[in-house]
Amino acid sequence: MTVRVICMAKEMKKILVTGSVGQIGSELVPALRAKYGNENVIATGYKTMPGESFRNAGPFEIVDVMDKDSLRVIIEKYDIDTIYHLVSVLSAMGEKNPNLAWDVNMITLKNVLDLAKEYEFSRVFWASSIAAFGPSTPKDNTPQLTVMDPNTMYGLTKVAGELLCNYYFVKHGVDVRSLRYPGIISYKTLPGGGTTDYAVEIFYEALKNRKYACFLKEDATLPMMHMPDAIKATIDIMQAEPSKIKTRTSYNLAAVSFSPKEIAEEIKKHIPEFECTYEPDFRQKIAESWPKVIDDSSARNDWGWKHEFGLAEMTKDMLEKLGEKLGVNL
Ligand code: AKB
Repeated sequence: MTVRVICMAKEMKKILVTGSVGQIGSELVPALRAKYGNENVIATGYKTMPGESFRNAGPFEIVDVMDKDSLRVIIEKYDIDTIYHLVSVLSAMGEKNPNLAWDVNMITLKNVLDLAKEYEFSRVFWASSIAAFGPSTPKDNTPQLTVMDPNTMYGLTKVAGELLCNYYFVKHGVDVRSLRYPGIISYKTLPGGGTTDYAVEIFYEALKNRKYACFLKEDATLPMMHMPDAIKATIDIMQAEPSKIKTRTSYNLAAVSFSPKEIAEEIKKHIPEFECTYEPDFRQKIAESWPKVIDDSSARNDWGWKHEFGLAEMTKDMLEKLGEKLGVNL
């Protein structure tokens, strides 16, 4: 009888996702709900409200993660056991508002880790980024362990955050796992305030207007990934046995690297009249400080990471799905 009660209590433990209305959250939440059940995944947001179908699909709460007590209320209300912490001010927005980037990115992570320790969560996921690297980092095949000297406020928060995650793992036994996401390409929700956002905008403009003025130079190669791969990586790392997670700062994660010119040429294979021009702005400097190609062999060896989408597959999928969403034929 006692065993049964304990088992039932265990089954009722819930997953919480912060930043669930953002680019990654809006696709991670449905994937987690499909896997663990709608009622077991609590989506949270703060300033931006999700669409009706997202809100109605499962629990949604408005939470300011900067306020530890309001997060605590939701943790207790749902008996939360696992958090995917996705809230973040991205690179370009962070350069416009560095104080906001520092406060949001650092305070929310510290709150999540403190509560994970206090409530003995089984797992925490936190999103790091290729922005944790900087101008002195080797740009090709960037190793897992290397120089990290970011010169953006966003990048600074990612390095500090990675060290904080490792600290909570070593000192307090918090089972925290993290990925250094490259630029993520998706059609459901627009990214906001990033340097890699051009690789999403280009699809919207190619479909709607057959032309795009890119804010990076044509040869600004960066690591990128299609959303289905990013979701798979996030779920895979969280499902891995603790003994397989050997890096507690954050794992390099890669799929494909391309320049604006290369993606424009790939789009032209489907929309021959598409024209891309280049008008680099302040984001070019940010892009220049980041790696071009990431070595993610630690993730592949430790917990079996494997990507599916290359540039050609991702481009075809984006044009088909976004075309359908926008009602535009190729
Ligand atoms: C950004 O461009 O800021 C993000 C990132 C690479 O972390 N997409």
